[in-house]
Amino acid sequence: MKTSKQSNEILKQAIISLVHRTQYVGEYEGNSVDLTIAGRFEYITVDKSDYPVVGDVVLFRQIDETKGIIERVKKRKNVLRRSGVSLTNEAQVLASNIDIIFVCMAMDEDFNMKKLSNFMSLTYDVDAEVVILLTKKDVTTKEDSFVQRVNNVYKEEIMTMSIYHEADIENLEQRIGQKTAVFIGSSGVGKSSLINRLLKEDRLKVNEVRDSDAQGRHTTTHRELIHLPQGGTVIDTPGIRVVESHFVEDLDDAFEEVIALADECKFRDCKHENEPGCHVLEAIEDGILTIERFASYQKVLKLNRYHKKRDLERKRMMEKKNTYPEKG
Ligand SMILES: Nc1nc2c(ncn2[C@@H]2O[C@H](COP(=O)(O)OP(=O)(O)OP(=O)(O)O)[C@@H](O)[C@H]2O)c(=O)[nH]1
Ligand SMILES: [Mg+2]
Ligand SMILES: [Zn+2]
Repeated sequence: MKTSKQSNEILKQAIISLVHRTQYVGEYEGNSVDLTIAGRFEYITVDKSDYPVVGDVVLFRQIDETKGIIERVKKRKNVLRRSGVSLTNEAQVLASNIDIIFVCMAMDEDFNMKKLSNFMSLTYDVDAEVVILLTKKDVTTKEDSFVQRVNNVYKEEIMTMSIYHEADIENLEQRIGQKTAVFIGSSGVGKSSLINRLLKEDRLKVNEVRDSDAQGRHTTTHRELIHLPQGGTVIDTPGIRVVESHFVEDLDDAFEEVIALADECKFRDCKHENEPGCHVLEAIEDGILTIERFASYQKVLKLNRYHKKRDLERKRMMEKKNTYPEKG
């Protein structure tokens, strides 16, 4: 029986597993549904970042077995985002509701601390576990030295692995457990390959060409959420280029020990350059704090200042726009 309008309609709940422009795939009771956005949703949503992303739980109106219309995105636990590239660009939300972020980097000729730093900067204000996953262990004899270099800068957990070592796959499987994990990192580091190994089937497309010409081309083109047979959930992402970090609101967690040292400096505005009574410099001298770790902290501080300034400029620009409304 139909009563007034849609008042007694029951909305169903799905988790977004794939996004392709304005088309969404959701999972609802173990089945896939093709979802689009309700006109009403578009009408009331101003911020691009409020549109559904992979990992979101959405409420949708079912049209038939395989189709539905998204009415609402449920409140997110957290989001992984990348800063906009121009003054007007808002941050782009990559995925949501994440428990673990695996920042992947291969232990081969593409290993690059600067790139790692860019990817790490995406994780600083996400309330999730972070694991630095060093891949392609089988192609190097210098595993320890790679780990050491990373360890000098980051206090986060480090795992090393090869897709050809069963024990490594089992470790990763256990580390994920029943949680939701996202894999980020440059193209070609092996994100999709290791997800295939976790799935125990070649479901995701991986780069078949080993030759270096293939580099720079992305094999994975969409973010995709996949359930593992053993219970956990993983999100594969294309090897996006991360140029710079966005504003990190809460540095306290990411650089806890550096901040604690700086708090002890004699001068409150200590720049930790050559001031007397500088605890940071002392700690570096004593080998308690590595110079790389300190440099990384300074870099993030600098970026923060830059982004604060840019945000302010953006705000001013928007205000200006609003003060002089268009004619008509
Ligand atoms: N030797 C070795 N090769 C690996 C390993 N993991 C992945 N590869 C190879 O690295 C290449 C790239 O792997 P992909 O899984 O496509 O990399 P990806 O990170 O998903 O790349 P995008 O989808 O472009 O972001 C493939 O040729 C894989 O076979 C590993 O542990 N050892
Ligand atoms: Mg891939
Ligand atoms: Zn100091």
